[in-house]
Amino acid sequence: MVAGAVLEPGRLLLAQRRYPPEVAGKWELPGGKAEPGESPEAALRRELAEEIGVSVTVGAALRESVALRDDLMMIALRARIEAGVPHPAEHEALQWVDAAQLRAMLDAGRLVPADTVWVPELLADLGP
Ligand code: 9L3
Ligand code: MG
Repeated sequence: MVAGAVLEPGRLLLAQRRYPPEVAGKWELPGGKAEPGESPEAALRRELAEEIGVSVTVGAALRESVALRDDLMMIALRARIEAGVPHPAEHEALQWVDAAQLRAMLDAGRLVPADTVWVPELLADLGP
């Protein structure tokens, strides 16, 4: 699984999940599962095109990875929009957040639990 930290100076794109029920309504870094033989970078470019409607340049990975299940790891890669305007093709909504908003969403329990591990690194990227 690969998720995208879509960053612009001072802001990060979050996406609100529609399913499964335990995380419906919570906010995540958008992404999905790599297909057999697909690199994480290619999987992220495909998922962000499908889910958000943008083409991205993929950058460095976040340091932490998350075990979604015993047999399924999720990593996050930084990404920058090259073309397109983000649109929620599969999510309930999209939202750009700054560092203060991201921290507030973490504190309020509005992030998908698996994604909370990335918040410290994302806050460092976003700056004050
Ligand atoms: N998931 C958690 N955090 C994320 C992503 C992209 C996915 N940032 C979890 C939620 C779902 C599962 O992984 O239960 C499958 O995600 P998807 O393929 O439906 O996006
Ligand atoms: Mg997805």
